[in-house]
Amino acid sequence: AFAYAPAPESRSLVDIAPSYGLFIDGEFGDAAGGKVFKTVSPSTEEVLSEVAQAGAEDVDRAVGAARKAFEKWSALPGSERAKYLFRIARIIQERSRELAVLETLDNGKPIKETRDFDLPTVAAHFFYYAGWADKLGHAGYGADPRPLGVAGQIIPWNFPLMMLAWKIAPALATGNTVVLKPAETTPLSALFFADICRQAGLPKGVVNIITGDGATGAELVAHPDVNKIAFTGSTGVGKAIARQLAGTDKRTTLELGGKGANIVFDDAPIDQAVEGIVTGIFFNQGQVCCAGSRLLVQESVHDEVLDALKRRLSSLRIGDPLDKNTDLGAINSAEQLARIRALAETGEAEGAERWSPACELPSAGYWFAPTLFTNVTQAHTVARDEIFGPVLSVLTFRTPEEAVAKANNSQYGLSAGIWTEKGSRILAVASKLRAGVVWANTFNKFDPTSPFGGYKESGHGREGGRHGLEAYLDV
Ligand code: TXE
Repeated sequence: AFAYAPAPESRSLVDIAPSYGLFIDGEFGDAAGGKVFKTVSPSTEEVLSEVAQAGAEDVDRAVGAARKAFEKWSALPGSERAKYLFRIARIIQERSRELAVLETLDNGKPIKETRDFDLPTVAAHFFYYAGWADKLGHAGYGADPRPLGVAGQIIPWNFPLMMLAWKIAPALATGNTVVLKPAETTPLSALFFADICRQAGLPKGVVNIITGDGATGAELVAHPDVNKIAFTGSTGVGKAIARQLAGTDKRTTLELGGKGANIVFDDAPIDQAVEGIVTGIFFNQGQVCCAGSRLLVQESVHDEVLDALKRRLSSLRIGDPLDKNTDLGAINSAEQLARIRALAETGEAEGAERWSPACELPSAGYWFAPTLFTNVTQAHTVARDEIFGPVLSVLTFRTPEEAVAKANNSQYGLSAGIWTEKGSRILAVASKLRAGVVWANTFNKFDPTSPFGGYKESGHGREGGRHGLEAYLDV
């Protein structure tokens, strides 16, 4: 869909300022306490910028601005709110080269992904929810569903702009105002988005962006004038937020971890399945909540699939994420790299067999080679815990019943994939899987018209589609 191909020198396409303030009530400004933190490029460890660290006073000011803006914003006819959202969507498209490079620099993921996946998906979400803004009375929630008020939104670092779009687009379409906190390792694209809001003429205070860490997020959760918390992140923090909000009148949607099963039956077209396995776990270096991190392969084709998979992994290109030929970029942070390393070491210590293709990793930055674990049983830590890195655990099964039982044997229930020629088997297996999304003969496909969210400890509530409206409405 994109006619351009940024080269490594595309760094010059984006003009990153040496420092950024908080975006509150339509203006950028310093944090009250004057605190700042640095954001670095995970592929080079280059400091990209210094960003304001919001404290309680700033959170209060941002929530106050959102509350003030809510009155007028929620009273606008839906068709008027739609105009702003369409305008934002178009500006995102116009500025997508710049945003793709920025996202790649701050996050470490390949430009091929930010350019061809993240940015088009981000724009698509704004277009999609713009279309709903004047049709809420026809969404199946009665004639006059009401916005909740001020939404506090806390997002992770794996898809910074996409998570922002998933949160802000439906909130604004339904008449809510927003205080959004991006993750501390990837604050820049949200601040560029703030600039887009100004460019679109969005009324002041409708979107506020406060940068900071977990403490800033906790202040936002605790603020008495926030009506709803939408959180995407770790299961641990999600549970802490649920505990913190128990007994309050705040609504929540929690989108947490996963351990998706990618199930390959012996009648599947193997080459196509192998591509799907690779996309399932190596897309965004496996830092994807719905990653297909457990491969369940039917015993009779285990060797054939593994041989083809190893050949394919040996051809993946790892390195400079700004190079348009790169398949795997950097891990987002030193902390995340340490987590992945520790879990991979546990896998080895517990007796699973570890394999990686021969590859040279850059000396600066945070890197982890694509890794397979075979001889994995359900008791292994690498079969149970979310690794959130380019690490695939391979298990086998004999019958469809065994595949379903193994796939469902998880604390999580976010995603699953099925590879088979038989349409009837797709339907039979999918109906028994306890997962919010099931892909058939594809993986990691996202569409703004589809609801997304978890079963079990993967969280609750849905984002995307018509169901995504409900998360921001009193119906
Ligand atoms: O997540 P955190 P981390 C999983 C993945 C990863 C692990 C840890 O397994 O290895 O989580 O990642 C904010 N109150 N996922 O430590 O801490 C934080 O500032 C309010 C899966 O980065 O959950 C950031 O903005 N907010 C996941 C956001 O929460 C708090 C995506 C996520 O950070 C807070 C990311 C608090 N007490 C990690 N503490 C997915 N579902 O896609 C932190 N935050």
